[in-house]
Amino acid sequence: MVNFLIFGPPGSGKGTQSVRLAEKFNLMHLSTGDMLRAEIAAGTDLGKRMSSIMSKGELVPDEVVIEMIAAKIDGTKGKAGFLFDGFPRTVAQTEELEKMLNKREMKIDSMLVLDVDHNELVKRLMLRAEQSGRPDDKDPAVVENRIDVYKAKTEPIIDYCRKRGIYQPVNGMGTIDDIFGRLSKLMKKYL
Ligand code: B4P
Repeated sequence: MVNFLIFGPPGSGKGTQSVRLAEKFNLMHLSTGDMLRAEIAAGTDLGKRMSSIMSKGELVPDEVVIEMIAAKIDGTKGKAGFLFDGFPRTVAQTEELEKMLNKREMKIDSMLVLDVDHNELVKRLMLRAEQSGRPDDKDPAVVENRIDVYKAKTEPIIDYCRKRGIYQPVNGMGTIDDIFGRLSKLMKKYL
């Protein structure tokens, strides 16, 4: 199986592109953001506990998302690989993901990092706030906090992956179709 990380700040297009890429390449799309929002929508105890953290734009505890991902990895059959979207978000999550994959004779094959200007990120999230009503998109201060949290806690993963030779920057500016074309071209080399 071939495994990809799709990476970038909030609003960079990870979720948008992942849905299309997973369909094109028969990959299992795993978005921890979607999984957490499903817990909140279902009103589970976990969802209730995570909702206040997410609405402030903070990261939920590492062990919560690691457990979610482990369960999904073992339950997946008939796919060409995994497309991890919004996970890992800390170096600790990255180390755990590597361990999980290594145990199953897999690895992270490529990390695709969407590069998008700060003003464009804010613009996209503000626009989505009008359409989707996601609480973490509505408040500009929360959006800025999510970007700050990304820089402090998530961006260090880039160096970690660069050392492993799997870091692949991608221009994330332009139309959704343009960016999809760029990502598809890079991913095709592995599939
Ligand atoms: P996520 O669900 O991962 O959300 P996100 O970072 O906002 O990005 P998303 O993928 O949804 O948006 P996209 O850029 O595609 O995380 C939400 C929260 O969950 C986190 O803040 C955190 O609290 C928690 N969480 C999730 N995973 C976690 C983890 N592993 N550890 C700890 N906590 C975790 O799109 C944004 C908007 O831009 C959309 O409206 C889209 O239509 C638009 N857009 C995309 N591409 C565009 C383009 N090219 N042009 C114009 N608009 C575009």
